[in-house]
Amino acid sequence: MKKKTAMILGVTGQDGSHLSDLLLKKGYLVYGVKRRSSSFNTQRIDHIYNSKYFNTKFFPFYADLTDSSSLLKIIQSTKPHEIYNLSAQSHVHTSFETPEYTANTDAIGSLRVLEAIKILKLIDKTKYYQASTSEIFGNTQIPQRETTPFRPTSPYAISKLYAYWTTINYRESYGMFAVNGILFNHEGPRRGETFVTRKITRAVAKINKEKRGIIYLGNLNAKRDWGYAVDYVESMWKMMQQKKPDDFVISTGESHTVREFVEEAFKNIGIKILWKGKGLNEIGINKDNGKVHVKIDPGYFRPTDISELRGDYSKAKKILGWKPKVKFKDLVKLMVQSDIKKNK
Ligand code: NAP
Ligand code: F7E
Repeated sequence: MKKKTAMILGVTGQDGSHLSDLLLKKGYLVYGVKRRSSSFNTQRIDHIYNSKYFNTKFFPFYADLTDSSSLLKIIQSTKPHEIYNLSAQSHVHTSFETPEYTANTDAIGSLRVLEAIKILKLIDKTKYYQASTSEIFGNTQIPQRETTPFRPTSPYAISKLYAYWTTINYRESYGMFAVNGILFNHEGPRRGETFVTRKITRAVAKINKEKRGIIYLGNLNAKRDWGYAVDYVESMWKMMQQKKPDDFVISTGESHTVREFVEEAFKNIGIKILWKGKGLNEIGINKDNGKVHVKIDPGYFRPTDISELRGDYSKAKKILGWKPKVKFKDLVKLMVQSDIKKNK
């Protein structure tokens, strides 16, 4: 049997780096695709660059989701068995500032990859994974499952919904093995610093060191279903090993508010947070000494936000044998501990 090969689009991101670790461990040859950046963007995969895998089992390539010819070129030269499309402008708030770019990358970018597979006559060889998102549900029924209606509420979510349906359309129209992982929020020490969990755990680590400091946040009442990224990339691989291509919700089944995440993160450094005031004037203080550690900055509010996301992963459990290993408290703990270590 020839070695399995996988292309990871978005290899420099949180999930791309964890998926690279997983596939290399499984013996794959990995083609890691990154885009041109004016500063270094490989921090999350530097451990692979500095390992025995570099240029033996892990091969870097340049391409951009907004550039069809670059995608055609790398897919033609590698003809991988599996393509994981994890690349995206993935920040929901930013998508309101750059809706056109977000659509170009997240919606049309996915189309470009699927079309490249078709044009290159690789439909019978190359399987396609689309990183879809719980954001496509919007404010709808709770919990959300594969059959829940979609009502996206941001340019990011709308773009991702286009990619979701395009993936299904290529499966149905051309018989392509193309699947959507409908991923709920997943986090970890490699999470981007501007997502709320990592923003909080980095700030808590700093406050632990300096004994003072304030985190400015937006909507404290939003509820999210936060899982661990390492668990989630395993579901990606499992989906690609099925006989029949299908779409799956990947979640923990629990939701917590941003406020609860703040409380739990501070608990890990021995601080109990008390909330005082209302609305824009709400603050979070240290119960023991009254120091203010959390304030509201309306700049972090979004034109529209989702009140609660909580996924029902029972289909994934039944068919893929997948379930989350790390839940809320352990996730917060491992992120705070990692940021404390990085801050030393
Ligand atoms: P991430 O950390 O933001 O990584 C995104 C990756 O896409 C990065 O490697 C980024 O490159 C790359 N990228 C962005 N624009 C690109 C372009 N025009 N051309 C080529 N590459 C581009 O995201 P993540 O958390 O790993 O998420 C992975 C995927 O899952 C994304 O598609 C995201 O939308 C989706 N998703 C994530 C979550 C979550 O909670 N993490 C939940 C649901 C779905 P740079 O490193 O150069 O920026
Ligand atoms: O926001 C609220 C914010 O930016 C979570 C992406 O991976 O998951 C992620 O999208 C919640 C929202 O993630 C701040 O309003 C309060 O309600 O961490 P976030 P997200 O928007 O849920 C989905 C599933 C994806 O697909 C995306 O790619 O937290 N919030 N205060 C804040 N959010 C941020 N970023 N910063 C704040 O200060």
